[in-house]
Amino acid sequence: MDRETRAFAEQHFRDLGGQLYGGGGQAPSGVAFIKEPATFSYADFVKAFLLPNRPCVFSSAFTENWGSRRRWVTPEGKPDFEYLLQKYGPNKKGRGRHGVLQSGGHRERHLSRIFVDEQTLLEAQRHARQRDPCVFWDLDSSAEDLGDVFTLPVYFSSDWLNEFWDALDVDDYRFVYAGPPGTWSPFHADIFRSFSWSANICGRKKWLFFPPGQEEALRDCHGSLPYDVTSPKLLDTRLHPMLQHSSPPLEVTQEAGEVVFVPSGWHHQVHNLDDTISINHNWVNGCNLANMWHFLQQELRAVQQEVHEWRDSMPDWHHHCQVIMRSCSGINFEEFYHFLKVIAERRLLVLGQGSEAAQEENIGLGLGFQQAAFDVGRLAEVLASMVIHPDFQRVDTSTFSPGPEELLCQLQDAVAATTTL
Ligand SMILES: O=C(O)CCC(=O)C(=O)O
Ligand SMILES: [Fe+2]
Repeated sequence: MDRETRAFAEQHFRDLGGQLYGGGGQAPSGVAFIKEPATFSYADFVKAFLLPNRPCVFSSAFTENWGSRRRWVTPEGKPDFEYLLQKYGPNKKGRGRHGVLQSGGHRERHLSRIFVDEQTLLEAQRHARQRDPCVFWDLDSSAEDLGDVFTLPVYFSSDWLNEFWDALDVDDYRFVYAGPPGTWSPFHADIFRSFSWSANICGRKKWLFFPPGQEEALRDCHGSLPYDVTSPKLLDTRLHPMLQHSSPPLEVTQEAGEVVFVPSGWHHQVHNLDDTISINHNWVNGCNLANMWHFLQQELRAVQQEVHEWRDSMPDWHHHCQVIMRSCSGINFEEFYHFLKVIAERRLLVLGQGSEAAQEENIGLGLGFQQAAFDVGRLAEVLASMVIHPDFQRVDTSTFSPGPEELLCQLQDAVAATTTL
């Protein structure tokens, strides 16, 4: 990130004045297509798509040199099952998960199954007939050299989730989805309100996009969101009383080799039009961090409502809510703090090295000094909100090092020392 882009991004968040990023605003009339890697910079992406939180599609020129596009695909453009079976079949995988995607973004795990073979295809076809979505497996960064599979486009390189998981050497959010025509992923917004990018290694997908908030008009009379936005049931206004307020989705057909950027909090539904394999990443960074924090607060509130009746009789009720939240959402307030801490310490390290050194040595540490300076600003804002949250104040932070208040001071000092104004 250069100085000018950082100033632009910081102004964007000042203008929001604490409002949630990427929420309202006029819905775009279409999804932009980026043709030429040579003329589209990281700064262009930040200004035109990341900050406005708008979807876009990158042409196949952006993935031209990826190993997966050569090795996973036959000359006819179909999945090369022989290669995939040999590479990812039984006993070839590390600790990765795989399974069949279920409704609501939940993943059922079938650890003993062979997925990348004929049986996979049959399995997926069976699910297609049931109008269920496609199969997936994890790209396991410990088990293979991901550089042989894809080259991370610079636009998506401020990726705190995968940076965090890599630092801890645990699970990550890198998936491969595979499915024949007719398989699909149901209507959802991504985990933690993360961004995602999705690259078609072969095949095509149809995407239906709804800007944040528009999903409200699709709720049924019980308040539930639809599983399938193409279902004729949605036309029943007794079942979906707010439907007249809904707008049609933005529709995109993603061709082989193209990459879709899914903004934070946008609901979407995705259909495979051919035998399709895609690589998908979920990612969070300074731009959508506050959305993730907002989402976690909502999740905790939902848990608290669910178990409200035991509040007075259970001595550790608040702690139990955090435990339940962790098992439902994959993360609780303590772990979210840990996530912030890991990223914050890495950014403070970059800033501590000073501008010149960090510019030269930014490999593996994000996008350099200006990016680190922007990141600490976003971290400080979210942590400041966390430390005054009553439920975070109930978390035992006595063993955290540094503690939340101390880390907040460090971040605020760094913000003051690097301010552009
Ligand atoms: O490709 C799919 O089936 C799902 C992709 C998706 O939901 C995403 O990348 O966020
Ligand atoms: Fe998604």
